[in-house]
Amino acid sequence: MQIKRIDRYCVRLPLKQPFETSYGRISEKAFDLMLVTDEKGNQGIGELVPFEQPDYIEETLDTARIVIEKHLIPLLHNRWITHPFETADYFDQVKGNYMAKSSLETAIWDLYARRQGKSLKSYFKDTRAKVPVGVSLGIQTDLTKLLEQVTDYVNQGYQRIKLKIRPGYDLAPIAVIRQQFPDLLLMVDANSAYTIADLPHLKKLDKYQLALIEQPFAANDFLDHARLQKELETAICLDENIRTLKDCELAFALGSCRSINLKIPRVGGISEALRITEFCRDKDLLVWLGGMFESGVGRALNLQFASQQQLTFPGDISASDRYYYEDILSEPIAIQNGMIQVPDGLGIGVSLAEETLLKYGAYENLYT
Ligand code: OSB
Ligand code: MG
Repeated sequence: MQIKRIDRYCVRLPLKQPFETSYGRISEKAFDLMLVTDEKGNQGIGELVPFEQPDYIEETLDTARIVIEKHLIPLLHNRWITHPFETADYFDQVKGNYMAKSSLETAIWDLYARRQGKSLKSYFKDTRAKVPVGVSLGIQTDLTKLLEQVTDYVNQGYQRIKLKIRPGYDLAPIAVIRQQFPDLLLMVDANSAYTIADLPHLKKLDKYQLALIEQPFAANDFLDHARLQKELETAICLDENIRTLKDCELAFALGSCRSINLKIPRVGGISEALRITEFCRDKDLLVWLGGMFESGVGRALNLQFASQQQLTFPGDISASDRYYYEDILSEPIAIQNGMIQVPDGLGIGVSLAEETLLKYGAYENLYT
């Protein structure tokens, strides 16, 4: 197939509640939807997910737009694509900028599947119709309100709760939730807020039977994570560190973690995500799907990918109404008994609600 046209919607959706992490707070999510069209008029969609501030990782929405327009789209010019795996190879000469690459790579996978009249999950091994899901909770220093939120999500059926933590907001919120929910699948995510000097303090987390401690240290640190993992009973999960399969190999060789939070955009797309998933299977690392407050498009992609049997641990894939008043899909994604149904249609299996998109965003042609 040949990419003949690329368009985008630039969208800004208000969040129902501001979301606070160890590094900052957001109250709306800006993102782009990339539309790629082939020579027959088939179309694929991919979501561009980076935040506006470079505080989760270095990539931002603005930097990604530049990389897409100046460096990635030209690499697709006049190119015949036999399989979406080739896209990742073409993009290899652009260093880093994984989320920019992923927006186009995943759109091309979606296009390829639609063109072949198949659902995206049909390209993956051992898939299921429904996936178990969890929810990530922002920092809420009012512990009564925090407990109310946890109770609400548990009642909605979410199978796992992830609590954002930072120094000064860790043991107390964890203890409050544990006391009320002794058997809850509970984990924490520090988004790099600690250092190795906090090791004695972090050891205190062991007594709360947390499923995972996500990303306690800096995004480029493998050694201190390994030192911590040796001292902890609880499994460490890496998020920000992992951009490539090589990063997983390094983390595994050093013993920096026992689990990987896999975000398709953070690793440049589906091709690398599949390699990482396979590596984790071989090495017995627990791999599960993370999130970036995706709109319905990224959410549908995550569901397709998470349909793989190997991803047993509930992902950060919530229903549309967890973050947004209105999603940009014609049918919002809903949770049922702690599971979300993997959309069944062609490609990622969802279609856009254009009126909603135009209410919150603008349409623009990038390439013809
Ligand atoms: O660290 O996993 C993270 C959200 C934004 C940025 C980073 C992270 C998160 C989440 C929530 O934890 C994921 C989601 O529910 O989409
Ligand atoms: Mg994280």
